[in-house]
Amino acid sequence: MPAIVLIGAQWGDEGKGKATDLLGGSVQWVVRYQGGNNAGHTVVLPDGQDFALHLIPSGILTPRITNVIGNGVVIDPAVLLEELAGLEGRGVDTSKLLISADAHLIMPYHVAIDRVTERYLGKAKIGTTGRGIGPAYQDKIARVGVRVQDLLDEKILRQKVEAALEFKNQVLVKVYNRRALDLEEVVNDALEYGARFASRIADTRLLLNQALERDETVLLEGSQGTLLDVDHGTYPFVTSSNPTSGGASVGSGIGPTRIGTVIGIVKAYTTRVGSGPFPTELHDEMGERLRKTGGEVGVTTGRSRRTGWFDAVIARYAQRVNGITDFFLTKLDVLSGLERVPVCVGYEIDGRRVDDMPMTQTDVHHAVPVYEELPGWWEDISHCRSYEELPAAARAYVERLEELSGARVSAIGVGPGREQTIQRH
Ligand code: 2SA
Ligand code: GDP
Ligand code: MG
Repeated sequence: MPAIVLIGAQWGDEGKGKATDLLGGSVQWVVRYQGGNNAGHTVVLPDGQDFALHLIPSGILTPRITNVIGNGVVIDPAVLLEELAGLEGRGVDTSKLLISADAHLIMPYHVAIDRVTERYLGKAKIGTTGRGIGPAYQDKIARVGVRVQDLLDEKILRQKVEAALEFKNQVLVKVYNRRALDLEEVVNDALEYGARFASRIADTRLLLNQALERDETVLLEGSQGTLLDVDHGTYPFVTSSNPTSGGASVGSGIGPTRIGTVIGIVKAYTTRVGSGPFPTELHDEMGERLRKTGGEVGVTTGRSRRTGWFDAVIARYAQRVNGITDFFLTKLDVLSGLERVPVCVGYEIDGRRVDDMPMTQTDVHHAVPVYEELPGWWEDISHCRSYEELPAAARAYVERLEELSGARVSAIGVGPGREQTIQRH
């Protein structure tokens, strides 16, 4: 059975947690392949309990599934233990969580540098989650990162942290006027954390490939979204990893030929949290209405999300760069009660009409949406369970989005609950 990749097609928070949970019934493995505890994936169980997952794959709520934090993820060990304790405290079985020995660690200096850098940038800030994600990936690429496996070798760990602190403390103290971090404290904390999850550390790329050879199904759960990808997103207003489907291969050790399906999770409108361009953003009462009705608040930071209309330029772009085979359209219920629903079909940039994502960021910043207005519907659709039950105007909306986006819409979300889903194909 080939692997399935599930990715966010916009700027994150499309409903990836719910979609992963939904697919949980038919997969044996769920893997996080990038990002860290910047993510906030919500899962609402049939009994109404809701869970916010940050670092642990959303498959953890399905007891049969083996969950993997892959090599491409950056792990804050204190957060990992806290999240595990939180889940266990609510009766969730976490015994089937494995952690790649090659994943990098978010160290306390990464968190400190992330926060002071943002403050230093002032108006030019990225609007990060302040979880140390960027600085941890920076060290990974600079080849001075600390990996999970280093927690198993005190001598190596100490050497690496000592070398890192020599430089980081200079930055913290001299550039940002902050307190220096103590080597012994950092090393001892890391060792203590490591000892608590040592039994979970594994060669996950080997295990995942063996599982695929046994015909088991592996679901690769992306976090953030296509436009937050460091290569394909609205750089520099992006995260420091590759949420796109290519990142799933790199961040798990599963070769691209093993991936058969790429599911793009796409919201029926658009949201973004943090700074950066957002062509269809609404700054008026309608934006406020979408935020309120959609409950658009960051799951990790509690920040209000920026809101706007559906942008088909983005959906087409996401389809292309991820090779999306199927879209899962979420939050269609949020659009009930509108007279007309505008959909952005292209941009006007300095007098030119464009249908595809512009080549330069300058053009993205100058993009003015060209809207097509579709008829709205009044009915509450949150109880609909089949496509035919949807009002004709809602169906026409889905079909137009499908036409504009370049891949079929296979499932539709009409509420946060697992059962509030319409399967189409
Ligand atoms: P970072 O912390 O370095 O990854 O921030 C860089 C940018 O990436 C954005 N980002 C996100 N965008 C949407 N959702 C995310 N997860 C949380 C959620 C966000 C929250 O589920 O709501 O609670 O604020 C997420 N994580 C990172 C971030 O806003 C920056 O624009
Ligand atoms: P993720 O980061 O992509 O997993 O998404 P988040 O969990 O950050 O945000 C999605 C929010 O929308 C969560 O509160 C979900 O419970 C909720 N949600 C998911 N799908 C639907 C849907 O179809 N309709 C409604 N109303 N809410 C949904
Ligand atoms: Mg989220």
